[in-house]
Amino acid sequence: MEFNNLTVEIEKPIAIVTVNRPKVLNALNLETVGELGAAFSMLDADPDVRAIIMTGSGEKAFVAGADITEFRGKAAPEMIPFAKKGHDVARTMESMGKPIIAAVNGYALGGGCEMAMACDMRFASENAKFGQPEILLGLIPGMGGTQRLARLVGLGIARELVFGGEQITAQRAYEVGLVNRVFPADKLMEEAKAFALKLAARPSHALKMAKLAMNYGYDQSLDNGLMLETHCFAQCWSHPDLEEGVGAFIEKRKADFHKD
Ligand code: CO8
Repeated sequence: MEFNNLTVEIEKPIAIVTVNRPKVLNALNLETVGELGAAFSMLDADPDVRAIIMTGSGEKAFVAGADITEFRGKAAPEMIPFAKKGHDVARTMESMGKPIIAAVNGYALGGGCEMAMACDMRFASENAKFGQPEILLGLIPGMGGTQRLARLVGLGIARELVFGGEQITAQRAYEVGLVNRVFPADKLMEEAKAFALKLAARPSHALKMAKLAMNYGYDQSLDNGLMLETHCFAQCWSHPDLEEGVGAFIEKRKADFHKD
């Protein structure tokens, strides 16, 4: 598949999706949003890929938000499908069976912070900056920021960031739970790849069940979440990885997953 604004590198068993518009700090125009959806769907269907890293090209930015130049001259009704397109991509990322690590190598602002939040976890370089600066433009987050940020950091800090529009450092993002780990810039990709390889070595069916139970159960009542967990848990018995993992433990040997 050809992309104008992304590169997709497959280094079996992982893939790296890089937003590649460095002249505008990897800002997401609508074409790029569509390409991200297509790239993640393609990687979900690729049996050779078991974990994915999303990052931005250059040293300055992960993604500096939606491309602001596309906002001028639009009318409110046009922006509903616009926002929905972003939501669809984020939902594709959250509902696909493979883990996605955001390697945040600089600015993750607006739609960039929102894309990072749609990833399963966020690793950041020490120089990364996070924020939802939309308020400074007279708008609000439109790719899930008003919803996902509060789920990750709590409503109080989320309000502070969305109402105030200020950027925070990677260290502050770590302290409030927006970021999982922080690394020196020159170590970020190495660390992200090492963790992606670790995840790729895990039994992929069980990992998928864990991701779906957690991503779809989180917003449910405890009862509904536990019901979902029950079925995802039981589904593990439908895959040979279960017999291999349990057998390896009992026979005191290393499990050999991914024989297929
Ligand atoms: N859109 C378009 N162009 C951008 C963007 C952007 N978001 N960010 C940076 N650029 C461009 C600049 O215009 C500049 O272009 P040029 O060289 O032609 O002047 C180039 O990138 C380099 O940027 P700067 O010169 O500004 O670099 P600085 O180091 O001085 O500043 C900043 C870096 C702080 C990141 C600054 O560029 C900035 O504030 N950018 C805008 C950040 C922002 O407001 N992001 C939120 C956008 S709104 C949003 O994301 C809503 C999401 C809605 C989702 C919709 C679903 C599809």
